[in-house]
Amino acid sequence: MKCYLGLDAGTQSLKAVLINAAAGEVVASASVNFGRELPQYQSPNGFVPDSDPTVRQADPLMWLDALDLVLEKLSNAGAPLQLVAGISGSGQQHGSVYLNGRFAPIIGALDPERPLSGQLAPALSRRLAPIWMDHSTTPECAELTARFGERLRNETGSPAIERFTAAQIRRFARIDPEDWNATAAVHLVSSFLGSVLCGAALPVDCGDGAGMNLLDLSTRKFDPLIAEFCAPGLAGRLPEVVPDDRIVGGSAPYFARYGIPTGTPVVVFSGDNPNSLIGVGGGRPGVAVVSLGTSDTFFAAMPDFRTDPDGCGHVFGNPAGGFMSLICFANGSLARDTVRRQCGADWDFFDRTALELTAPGNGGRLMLPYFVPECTPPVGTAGAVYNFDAGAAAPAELIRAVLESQALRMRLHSQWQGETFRRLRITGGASGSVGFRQILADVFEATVESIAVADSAALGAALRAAAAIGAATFEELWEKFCSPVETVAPRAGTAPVYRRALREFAVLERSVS
Ligand code: XUL
Repeated sequence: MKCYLGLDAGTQSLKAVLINAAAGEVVASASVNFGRELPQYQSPNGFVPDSDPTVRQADPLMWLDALDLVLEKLSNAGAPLQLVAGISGSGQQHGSVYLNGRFAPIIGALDPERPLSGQLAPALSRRLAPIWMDHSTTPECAELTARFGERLRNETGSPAIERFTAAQIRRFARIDPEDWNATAAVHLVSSFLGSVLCGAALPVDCGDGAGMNLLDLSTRKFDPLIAEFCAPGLAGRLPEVVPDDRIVGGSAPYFARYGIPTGTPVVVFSGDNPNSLIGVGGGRPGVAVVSLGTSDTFFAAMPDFRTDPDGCGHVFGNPAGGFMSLICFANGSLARDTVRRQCGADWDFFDRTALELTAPGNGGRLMLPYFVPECTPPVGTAGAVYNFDAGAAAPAELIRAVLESQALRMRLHSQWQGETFRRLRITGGASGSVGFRQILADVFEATVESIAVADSAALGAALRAAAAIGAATFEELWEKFCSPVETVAPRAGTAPVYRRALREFAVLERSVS
């Protein structure tokens, strides 16, 4: 039996999925929750709390401790890591890790007797890594826009975006030039972890690289002018960009301590969204993916390259070939959970009962669930907005309002792709909610399909490893691992209700952004 390992360093946890590609089976899986299992990093939600709410940074050493721990868990559980024939991985997109000249020699000689975090600590030129939730770079985005204008969107697939790496690097080089000068290499979360796994600095792929505002998607090379504008010498400190199916190295001897044979082929890591696209079987056009997590994301394989005129949607490389769209909504599960807690409701009431007590359309009640600053559309300050008196509303009405509004904004902001999606694949924590699935089906007038595996980014990484190494084609793998286990059809009669709600939602959104 040959196995393939997928790793995913997300916002709140690091997950691992081990698959038997031929049998179509998940052989083992494990996860490490940063807040709960690594309390020493004081990051209950995966980032270090900061007095400035626009700043969101995480400790890269926490991700390394999580990598050690997740592999230890797999190995202690008897997972057949000695049968791993290929590995790939996934990282939360946009986050960047800054490394000094010691990075390469340290990862090239990892001591199997000591944890990774202690060995890598001296290699960080910046103690904390800005992650995708960071919004501190509005001035840098304005400067990038003033200098490059439409070129950014046309070339990199997105206008200047706060959480994207270009603005983050520019801010770092400006406020901390000394540490910038000590930086020999900038990695994404994905390529940082991949590099440690291989014991050598690794490239990025076009899926994750496109989340930097630096990559020219037509040439698949970093734009040296944009790079130089962000920080002096940046072009020479960026990883190489390679195709998404490239085998970029072999696992380092360090990982033999968990049973992984030294030299096991490693396929270039990618971002969590491109990996999820593969992990839910959405790599070909026709089906859109709704991923309900800390952030909610909507993404789909794109038949051709086009960009969002409103600047909210993004274009990334699709690991199955071509491009993918992505629209990210920062107020995902946190918003749902905030409303649930405000209503004093348990999940069962939230997911089912509240929706049975209210009618589709909710009597016109809509809300903008901005409990944290939002990226789609960009709204810099937190504060939920209601078109009704929230204080006087029943808990069930508030719950329907948040769920319907979240579905409506996804439909509204995915229209630029010019496609009417008749199938949605749903994944992530809240995809278990029967009520939310029905609302999505009704709002999109589409069939909502669920698959059995929840950890779609880690699974996607494992499938990418298997496909790149030649175990099977994506189509064969999708059939085995990603066939829908449950579908929800739109209900008759709801379409006109939600078409009207969509128009009203667009008006409400425009009134505040
Ligand atoms: C996408 C985005 C998030 C992160 C974390 O642009 O910022 O989805 O990838 O999941």
